[in-house]
Amino acid sequence: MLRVLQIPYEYTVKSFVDGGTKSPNFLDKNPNGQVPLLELEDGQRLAESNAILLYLAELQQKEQKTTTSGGDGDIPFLLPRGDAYQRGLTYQWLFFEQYSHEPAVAVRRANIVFERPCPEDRMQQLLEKGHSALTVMEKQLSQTPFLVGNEMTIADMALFAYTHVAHEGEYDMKLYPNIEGWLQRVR
Ligand SMILES: N[C@@H](CCC(=O)N[C@@H](CS)C(=O)NCC(=O)O)C(=O)O
Repeated sequence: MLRVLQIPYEYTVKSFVDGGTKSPNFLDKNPNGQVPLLELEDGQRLAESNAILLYLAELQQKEQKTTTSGGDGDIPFLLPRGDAYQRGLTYQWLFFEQYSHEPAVAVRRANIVFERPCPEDRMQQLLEKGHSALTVMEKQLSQTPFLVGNEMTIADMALFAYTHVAHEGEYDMKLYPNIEGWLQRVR
């Protein structure tokens, strides 16, 4: 999001694999011990990926840096501006990401990629829950090019994150042709 909005930033890796997210220094910054964490120049901090996306999307609107005109180099507003219902739909997908998608797709993928031990029946549950979430996305994306309609929003950014690596969690993405097309558009 920072790169898309052309906001200069420094990126620091804190790995949960080697305990970096649970170090006393990091816990001082985010007591919840998780990445991502956004640190602003004035020292203020913000955790939770979707809170960060919303904050930056509001910043984009406040600073009016970009326009929706679609000209070269323009970036559409990533949080719908005029229409409260469209904004509501954006929030709907952000909450869906946190409750229905990430806890299955990201967790199953992490168990496989980072070789975390997990009982087989739990892995099966994660597979089924993840497929349910992907099916919901597939249905929407068979109707509209982006999750909230014709324009890309932060809902697409939030859900791109773990959907584009869902195959690493052994989700068969061939089942979801509309998601595949959407991944290309968001990319
Ligand atoms: N709800 C949070 C979840 C963040 C999260 O799960 N972060 C993981 C890595 S993807 C983490 O930092 N885990 C370290 C830990 O729990 O120790 C968000 O969307 O930002």
